[in-house]
Amino acid sequence: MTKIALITGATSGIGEATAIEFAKHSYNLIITGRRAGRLLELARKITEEYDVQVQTLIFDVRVQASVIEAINSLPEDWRRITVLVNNAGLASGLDPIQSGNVDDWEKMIDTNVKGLLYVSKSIIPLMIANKKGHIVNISSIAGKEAYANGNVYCATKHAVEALTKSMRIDLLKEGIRVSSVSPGMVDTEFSQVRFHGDAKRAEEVYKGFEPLHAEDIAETIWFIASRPAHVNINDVLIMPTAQASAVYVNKD
Ligand code: NDP
Ligand code: 8X3
Repeated sequence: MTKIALITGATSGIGEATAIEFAKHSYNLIITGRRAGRLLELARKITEEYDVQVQTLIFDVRVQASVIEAINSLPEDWRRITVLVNNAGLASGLDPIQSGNVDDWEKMIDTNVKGLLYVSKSIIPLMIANKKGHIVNISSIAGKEAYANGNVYCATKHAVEALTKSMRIDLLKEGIRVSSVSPGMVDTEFSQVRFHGDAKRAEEVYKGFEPLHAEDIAETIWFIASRPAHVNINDVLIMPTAQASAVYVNKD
């Protein structure tokens, strides 16, 4: 029976690369995000290249009613979700706590923490009914360390770490695997979003060293999801070779 992966935030970066990686391994896909055009284009590209089926769900993970409506709209045979990749997330701003913008804070908390919870709450009952499943949460080096001006983003990723551990305990008896991947710097649209569309500032972040590529994370997620049923990889902390911690980066 063909397996199904639901990947949130598949319109760019890590989510998009993960969708392609799972398609390569013959998974049917449910890809989600807010930008409908990009999702439809990715679905077209994947179905053209791989012998898999793709459903697109357009919703904002911050709005619980939209999450519920989207998941409820899935046809019956699309509800056997084998793998959920909770990837949708963002940083908004990079300011000291004393001058941080409350709208930025709320965006990060609502997306990275509440959004992950809303999606998980909708999918976990389906996995329980199916007596199996695997949830892979995308955390970050920011979930392990605090760094200057990272404050609220770091807090949300520390929350993802705590939720991953708690989920693993709560879902133990249900046979559902729970893992996380915690990347260092990955060259995606992440910094453009963090700097509110300032492409020049975003470009500077990845200059002078080779950052991770979205595909590196996608392959790691695939490795985690493709272990035998008795193996759970709890967490993978994955960094560019040129990055030793959140702040030590060996730049030219
Ligand atoms: P991108 O900005 O390239 O992708 C982010 C994805 O999240 C997009 O598909 C976006 O889709 C989706 N998303 C954001 N907000 C929402 C929302 N409210 N509702 C639905 N979807 C949303 O960044 P990355 O690929 O780098 O980020 C993916 C994850 O990886 C994030 O959780 C991020 O924190 C984490 N991460 C990134 C690192 C990096 O250095 N890049 C390092 C460590 C972790 P759309 O806008 O269409 O809704
Ligand atoms: C994204 C990586 O170092 O910008 O989570 O926080 S970092």
